[in-house]
Amino acid sequence: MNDLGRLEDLPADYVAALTAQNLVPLWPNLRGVLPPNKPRISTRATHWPYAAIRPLLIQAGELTPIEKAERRVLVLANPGHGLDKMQASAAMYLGMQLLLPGEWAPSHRHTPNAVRMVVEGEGAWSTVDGEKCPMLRGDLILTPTGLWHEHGHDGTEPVIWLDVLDLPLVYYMETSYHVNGGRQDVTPGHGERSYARGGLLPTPVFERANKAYPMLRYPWADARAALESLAANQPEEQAVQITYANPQTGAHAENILGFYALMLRPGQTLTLPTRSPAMVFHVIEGGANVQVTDQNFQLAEADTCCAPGYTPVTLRNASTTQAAFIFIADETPLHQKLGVYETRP
Ligand code: GTQ
Repeated sequence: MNDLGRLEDLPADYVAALTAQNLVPLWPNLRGVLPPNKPRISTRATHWPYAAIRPLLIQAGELTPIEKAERRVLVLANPGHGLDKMQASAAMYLGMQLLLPGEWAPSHRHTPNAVRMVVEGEGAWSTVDGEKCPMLRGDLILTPTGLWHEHGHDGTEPVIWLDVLDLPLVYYMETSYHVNGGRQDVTPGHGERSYARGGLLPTPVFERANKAYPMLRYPWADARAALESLAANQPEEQAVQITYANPQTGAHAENILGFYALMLRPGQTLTLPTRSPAMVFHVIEGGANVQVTDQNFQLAEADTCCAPGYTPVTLRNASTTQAAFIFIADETPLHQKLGVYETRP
């Protein structure tokens, strides 16, 4: 790779004249913005153990009332980007949110897409676009771009969930903002009941407006059953994985980030194909070892880690008796829409 001219090679008065006109010479910066063969990647493989997060989150509950916080969240920030950037990868934001019994996180809507993966506790709910979604452990609840959402808690123990948003991307695009609203009216009906069986679509006889997001809650009981059924039906299959999809269109559940659940059989080792999107792994049940090039994380239940794109990842379930269930978030829909999605040998 030939060396290109440096800024220091240019006369100082010439550089000053460029600067005065808001002009920059490309060639000293060309290799920086277009590095050879592989992008420059700030995202660092990072492990956030739940055992470390939980006590600090409970402490946040004592230190900061919900009225002062609006959303009581500890952000899982990637040190490779700088913690103040509050991003797990280029496009993904992760936060661990606490709601205490009786608390209410008021209704708002915003341009970034969000999902919640429920980690712990019972009795909380999210009302999204007028649909009141119970929050049970392992449930995935969507709050897609622009939809009103609020969280409440009628139970007796703390409820904690993992937020995944495309906030870093939407913020970088200069398109991130929110609007506050009042308590939503709850309308009857649950998307997951209308779409309770794969391949069978509700078919109204009389025309009515289609909802862009017809299913907002993906109960863990259903996702787990789907994985078990897939594993039993394809005992030879190397990878047992489902995608959280929009049941009406078959597309990814949201526009920017992809969401999946993966089952690792007892003792299974799975090397994922090397692909351009960064990934997030969160253990719903069991445990997993995650190897990202030379780094090795032992994930316990409720632990979360991330891996940069273009990087080989190997997952291992060390248990010889228990399957492991892993929630995955990645940037695949975004990369596909941008045309930059690729796999590497
Ligand atoms: O629950 O609506 O982690 O608006 C960050 C921003 C959660 C939420 C976050 C949010 C929310």
